[in-house]
Amino acid sequence: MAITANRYVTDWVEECRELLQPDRVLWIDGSPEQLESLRQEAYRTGELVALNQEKLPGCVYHRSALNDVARVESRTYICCKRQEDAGPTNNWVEPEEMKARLREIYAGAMKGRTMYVIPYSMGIVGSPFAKYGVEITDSIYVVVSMAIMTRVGTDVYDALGDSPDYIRGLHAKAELDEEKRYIVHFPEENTIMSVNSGYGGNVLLGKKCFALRIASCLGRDEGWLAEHMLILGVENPQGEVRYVCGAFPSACGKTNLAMLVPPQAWREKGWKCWCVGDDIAWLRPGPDGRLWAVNPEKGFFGVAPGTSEKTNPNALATTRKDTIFTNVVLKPDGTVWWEGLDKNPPTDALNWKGEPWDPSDGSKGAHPNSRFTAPAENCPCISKEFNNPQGVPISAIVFGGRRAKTAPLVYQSWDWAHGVFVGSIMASEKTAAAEGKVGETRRDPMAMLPFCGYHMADYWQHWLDMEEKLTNPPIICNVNWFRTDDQGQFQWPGFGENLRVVEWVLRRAFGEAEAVETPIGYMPRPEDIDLEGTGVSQETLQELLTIDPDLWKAECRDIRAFYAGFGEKLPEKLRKSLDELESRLG
Ligand code: GTP
Ligand code: SPV
Ligand code: MN
Repeated sequence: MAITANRYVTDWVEECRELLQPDRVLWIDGSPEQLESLRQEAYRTGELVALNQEKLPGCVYHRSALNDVARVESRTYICCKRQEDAGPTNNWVEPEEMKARLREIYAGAMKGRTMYVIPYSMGIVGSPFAKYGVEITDSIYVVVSMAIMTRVGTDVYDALGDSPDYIRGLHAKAELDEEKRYIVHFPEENTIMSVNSGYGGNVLLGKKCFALRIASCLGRDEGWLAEHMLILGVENPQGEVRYVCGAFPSACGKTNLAMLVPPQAWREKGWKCWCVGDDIAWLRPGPDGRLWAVNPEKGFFGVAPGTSEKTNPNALATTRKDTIFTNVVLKPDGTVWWEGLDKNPPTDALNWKGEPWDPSDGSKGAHPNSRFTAPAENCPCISKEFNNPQGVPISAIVFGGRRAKTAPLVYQSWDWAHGVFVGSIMASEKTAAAEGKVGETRRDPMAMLPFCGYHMADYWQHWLDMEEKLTNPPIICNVNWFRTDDQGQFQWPGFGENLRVVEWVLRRAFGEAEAVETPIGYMPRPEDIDLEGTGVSQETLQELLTIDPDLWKAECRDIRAFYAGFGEKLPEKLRKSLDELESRLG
């Protein structure tokens, strides 16, 4: 029985039911009882494995198919009517042609299965900045994950009323056939269609598909920004909290920075950090001319490997209850392990593929993109503003990526427009979070290359246009925690120590810190970054703050080639910024 009278929902569910032919339809109400009975059912079929309920209460284990462990950008499409609206960085097929292709794959794909209908909200239900979605899926893993990552419940239908204003998301696992895997967005129809995958970002449709790809289009039309950003509050010893957003590509440190623990000496002085969000920020100009950020999600879908008591104790603590672990090592006592958790790999465990695992054979136990799905409310450093529907005012935006040589530890843009340039030229070495060769450098503007739902050059223009709505805009900086020495070792200790850099950034935002002008932007003098207790020498810091003009000249040539792909649409201001950078480099 439908649990909403909204015809736009019930008609669409009926349409999908006829096409996919499930044995039954189950309307998700989000109640703990319903979710528990679904978990029990998934334990019986093996879709989920119960973990040790004493050591990890409420936690479950999940494996995805071997061919289905990351987002698939090559099979992700933006299907708007005109190809030029999708732009050169998105895959595109004419919408009706794509729907016909998908209809064939969906036909009968839920025979023998149950169709679940999930009402969810991105943002606080009933708040002015919330957006609603309904996801149809045949996966219990998706239902229980969505209940962690988003606000699932019948109050979404109450808030929606009889309005058509919600995002339709249709997911079917089908045969998990890679050749027929599609992640498709129809931004003009507020619709997402995903098929033949069971992996996080491809199937938890509230996340990248809705809150970034579709929402970036909504933001363009409504005058705001949907960004692949963490939101961090930094509290100084005087008790003042300043907020920073950070855009780094997938698996480049957002969750870690969002949950950072200040260095011990700083903690003793009274510094505290608060996590508002670790992956997605919706940014709007406020009536006060500042930029305000909300995190539309309710949980974290974080990278497991490398998460430890030392690197990210807050993330680890967050996963100790009510968490789903995907593709990690399963120990015989019903607990989990991954590379980097500690130095004691279990010898009697199953690897992410479900095979007996011998750590001494050199193979990895957990998949490099294995993940935890955990409620934000579990996080010891969750901000008290997490549920504030107005969000938090942003003083600084930091862009960043993995650059072994080119990018310095930190630099600040001259102004907003130059900051947009700095975001647009971001590049990073590829990680395991997406298919493709790990380590290759690619341009990833604003960390949005895989997530921008429209023409990237129009998106840059939209960023530039935000300036006039902001009388008090955040400053824009670039950071790089990943510079390496000639032996390939990271030169900067990273993690909690990154606060030393963020603190300079925030002082710059308030006109409290010195800087020097360099060809690429403002940079701190070595004495502006407190090194005490890091073990980093002044020389190393000096090196981290040095740029190699030859590398940057090569960088400019590469940016020029990249920009050329956007043709006429490239905003004039960005082209000018590039010309100016080149001439400053001499
Ligand atoms: P997505 O969830 O894919 O968007 O990733 P993310 O940007 O949240 O990345 P995350 O914080 O999960 O970090 C990914 C990897 O980078 C992990 O293996 C971390 O241990 C590592 N990492 C994070 N911060 C730092 C840092 O400051 N220095 C170094 N060297 N590694 C880091
Ligand atoms: C990312 O890849 O940026 C993630 C994981 O945060 S996923 O949700 O799969 O996109
Ligand atoms: Mn991400």
